[in-house]
Amino acid sequence: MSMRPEICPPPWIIPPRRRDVVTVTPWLAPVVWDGTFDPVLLDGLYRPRNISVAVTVFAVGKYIRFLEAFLQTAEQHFFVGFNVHVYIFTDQPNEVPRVHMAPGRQVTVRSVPSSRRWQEISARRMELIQTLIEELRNHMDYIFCLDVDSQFHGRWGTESLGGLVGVIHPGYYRDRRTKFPYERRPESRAYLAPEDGDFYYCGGAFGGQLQEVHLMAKTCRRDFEADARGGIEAAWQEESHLNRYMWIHKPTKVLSPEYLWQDFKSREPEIRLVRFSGVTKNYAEIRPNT
Ligand code: UD2
Repeated sequence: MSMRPEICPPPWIIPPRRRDVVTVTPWLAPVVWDGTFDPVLLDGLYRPRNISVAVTVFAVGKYIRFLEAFLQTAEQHFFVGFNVHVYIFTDQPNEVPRVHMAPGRQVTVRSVPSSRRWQEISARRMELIQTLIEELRNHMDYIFCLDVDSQFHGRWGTESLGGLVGVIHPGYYRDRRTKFPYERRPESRAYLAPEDGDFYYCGGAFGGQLQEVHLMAKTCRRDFEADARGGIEAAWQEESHLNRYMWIHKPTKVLSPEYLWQDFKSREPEIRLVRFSGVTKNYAEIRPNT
């Protein structure tokens, strides 16, 4: 049977060349994999708009040691040629390494208290992201919130922009959703039932337009604090609340695990390119508590 001419793709529109992975969600959000986008075309669309991208990164306690490689590799791969403003939250502002940055790119250091519990550092990120966005409104267009113990290895650019952007967690993308480590206790505000959930999203990388990320950070913070008043901490702190939020408020763009891989994991055939990856670390040595 021949295709009706009006629905034939015109020859200059090349459909995604990936058949081995999901490239669109049931709610019609793109899932970004290598081979599904044209980077030159996308950069050409965004460049005349002179967009600016904020980044938050937390480096508290011994995690300060990861900052230099994070910043250096961001210069090589993250929104190269665009305006980027990295906000570093640390308890050791004097130890922040000096990294040469290209024109249009800068760093701001913010002091935060140290903590005796890694869970607290992780969980407080939503509160600080919320308040930062309240300050930045009208100054930046997009924001990405990233784990510091990670490095860029490949392009992360305009293909990742969207309203609300989630990254599929590298540890669970091949699993059935009943295996996802969502918060399963109904008394937590991060609760998801066994039949709920689309993907398991990372707490270590997320972003989007300022107002969208602001709403998510505010909601996750509010729910985390309400849980704390009720004496409960979700299984994976803010990551659990983020997963609940993204189940209800679907991301408008989903990034594949290319956008947050883990160095200790062997590469799977569908991962043609690792763009950003968590370094292998000894938790017992690096965290303030076990
Ligand atoms: C996972 C998540 C992370 C977070 C955490 C649970 C991924 C791949 N990683 O990472 O985002 O959800 O589980 O809460 O999604 N930090 C400090 N100092 C500390 C401890 C943490 O600055 O002493 C900051 C730092 O920016 C770090 C982040 O918190 O990158 C996450 O902590 P983690 O790296 O210990 O968590 P991890 O790798 O298990």
